[in-house]
Amino acid sequence: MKLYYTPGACSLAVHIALREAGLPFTLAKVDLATHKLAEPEHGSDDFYMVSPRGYVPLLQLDDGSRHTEAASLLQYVADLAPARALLPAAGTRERLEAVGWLTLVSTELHKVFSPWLWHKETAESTREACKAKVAMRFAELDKHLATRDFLAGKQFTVADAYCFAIVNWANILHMPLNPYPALQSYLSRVAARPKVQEALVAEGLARD
Ligand SMILES: N[C@@H](CCC(=O)N[C@@H](CS)C(=O)NCC(=O)O)C(=O)O
Repeated sequence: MKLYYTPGACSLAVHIALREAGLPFTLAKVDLATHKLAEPEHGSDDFYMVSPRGYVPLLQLDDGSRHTEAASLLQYVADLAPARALLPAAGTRERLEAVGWLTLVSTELHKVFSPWLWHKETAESTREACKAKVAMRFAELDKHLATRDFLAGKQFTVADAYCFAIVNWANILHMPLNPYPALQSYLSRVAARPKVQEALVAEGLARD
């Protein structure tokens, strides 16, 4: 498999999941400011040639097919490595719970942060409304994580890989996390995982 990614973008979630799953993969870096590939492929560095949607994460399977959408890629990766228990078994209440968190991260956090809080064109009033919504979600996560190690309980799942990648954007956007001590401890707990460190180092976001 090949993962098209941009350092620190939502693709970090899939990158972490691939490492946690112990699956073989290669990385292809994309500059999202220009939609150019760091390494041209077939004579072109135009990322739109790879992904007409122009966004990461994009996972190319060994059969050459290409797939986007972080939430579905994360479930796919988890299902490829059942022994790693990156999601509970399909059809269980635990699976419902974990995929519920995954979906919440996708729809209530990821898609409020991005594109609204990333684009300088966003009006200040919209920015403030988005920040208030994100703060509500952070408060809920903080309360939830005060009594659990991970979103779905004791076990790290791909929902945590996604949550980690997205909530960390608060630091870049200067949104204080200190009102949420349990959420902060959780981020440190996830960051301390060896596979998460490997992903951060590979993306140039942490030192070896
Ligand atoms: N619907 C996609 C959205 C992915 C997305 O928002 N990717 C951002 C980076 S975090 C991106 O590549 N933005 C560049 C663009 O849309 O041109 C998903 O859920 O995976």
